Amino acid sequence: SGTEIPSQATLVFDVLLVDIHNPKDTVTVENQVVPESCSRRSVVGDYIRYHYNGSFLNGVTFDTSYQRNSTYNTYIGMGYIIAGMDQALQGVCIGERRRVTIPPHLAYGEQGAGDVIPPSAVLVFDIHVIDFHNPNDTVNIQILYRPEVCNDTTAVNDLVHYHYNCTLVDGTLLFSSHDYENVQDAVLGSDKVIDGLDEGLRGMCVGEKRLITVPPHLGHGERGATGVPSSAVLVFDIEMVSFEKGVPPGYLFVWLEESPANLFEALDMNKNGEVPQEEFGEFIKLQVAEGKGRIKPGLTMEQIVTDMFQNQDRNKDGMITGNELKLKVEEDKEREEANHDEL
Ligand SMILES: [Ca+2]
Ligand SMILES: [Ca+2]
Repeated sequence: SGTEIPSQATLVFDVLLVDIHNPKDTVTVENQVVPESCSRRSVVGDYIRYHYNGSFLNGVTFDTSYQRNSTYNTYIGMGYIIAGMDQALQGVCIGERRRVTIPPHLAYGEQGAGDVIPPSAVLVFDIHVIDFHNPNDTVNIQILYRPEVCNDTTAVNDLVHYHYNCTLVDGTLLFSSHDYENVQDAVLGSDKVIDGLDEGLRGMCVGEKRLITVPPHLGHGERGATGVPSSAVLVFDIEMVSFEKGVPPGYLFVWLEESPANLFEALDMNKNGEVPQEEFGEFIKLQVAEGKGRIKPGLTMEQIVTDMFQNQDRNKDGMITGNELKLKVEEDKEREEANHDEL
């Protein structure tokens, strides 16, 4: 019609197909690369960290997490992201790559989104799953090696010496004790290391090797830490080198057997009615040597004896008397009862 198109003209259209979808379309998955090892697939309620490249059907990228240099993190299947992506992220393995194509009714619909997504656009996401965990996850311990002979295992209060490599789930190395001359030390249960690692280091034999997987709520959490991305799952490759049995917080010495009925008489080895530091030190050393008592690990016997002696020599005259000791023993007893009340 009109003047521009003559009657009887044959029209030639040059068509560029930008986008096509059918209202019945669902999310399609292609180009899946699933790692050989996949012990678990994501489910609704998991928290996932992934990289993505988002493009239109014509191949033009509209958004990418790679440019931001940090993963996109979200709960799955809870409506925090577009419906199609919420579906696409279910049933994935850690390390998996997949391309998903999402029709507009499962994305931004007829409205689109701002200047970025045009109305009724089909979206294509190339996804790389970095890790996921569930808020209910506990520490996962995989024993890689356990010596046949193992008379004693690590427990709370023990001073442990271990080697470790700390990686992300994809194997990216974050920290390693092998970077330092000495092995790593920690007193278990003392908040020296993240909760998940503390738990994973318990019950170990000398020489034992473990892989300890720590979810972020038992690690560095949503905030991450220097060198640790927010909400990252961490994997610790541990070798227990040695450990020393510990004493409860606040103690320098504990009895492993019943303490002497009359402690002052036992301490006053030469029976002159007073106990100078030297005599006190001899007594403590003897208890440790005979396996009747244990001192706090990580300190020298010298430090322990000096500190204990000073705690007991109330008037600082260089001697412990029967009355001074009695006072100290009563205080310790009260403290112990207070501790029991807390439990
Ligand atoms: Ca004496
Ligand atoms: Ca005194």
